[in-house]
Amino acid sequence: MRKLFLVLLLGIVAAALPAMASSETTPSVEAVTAGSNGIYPAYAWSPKQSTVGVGGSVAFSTGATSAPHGVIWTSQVKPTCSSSVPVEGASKEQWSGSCTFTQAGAYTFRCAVHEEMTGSVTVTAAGVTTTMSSPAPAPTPTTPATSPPPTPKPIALHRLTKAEKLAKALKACKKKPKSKRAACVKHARKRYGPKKK
Ligand SMILES: [Cu+2]
Repeated sequence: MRKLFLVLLLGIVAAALPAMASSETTPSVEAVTAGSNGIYPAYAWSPKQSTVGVGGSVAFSTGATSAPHGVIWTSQVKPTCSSSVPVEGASKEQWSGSCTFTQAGAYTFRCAVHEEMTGSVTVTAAGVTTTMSSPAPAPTPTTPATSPPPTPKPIALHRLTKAEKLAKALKACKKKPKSKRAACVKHARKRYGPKKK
């Protein structure tokens, strides 16, 4: 009966695991109309900046716009995008896809058609949250920030000297019942005390 319960419990845990793994949200970046460029509409990526953990992906799409757009990665480090995302100068109307980021760093991109459509993706190392202060400069390729966070220095453990150990043991002996105290002290001295000649 107990075994059956365990098997059932394990089954529930196993079923819950994939759901937990996929609970990380995928940021979604889409093209939006943002004012006008004279007689032409001006476009932008929304949001302009997004953050994802290493191994995460970001969804890209043309959103509600009807113009052709494409994604050109301008940083040295580039993600792997699904075939539906026009990259490296290609552009297309009405598409959606996603890019996967396997390396931490600062990724920058712009639209293949509209130069003003710049954006960036910050990929953080697992378990590290970073806040972006200013938007990344768009046309110049930026080197990814690869410096890892400083590792905390290990705290040196204080090693007790023999004398300290003896003092500690003797103190403990004082708490013992009177009948056992003498034996305790003797034992402590034998263990930590100065060696007899
Ligand atoms: Cu565009």
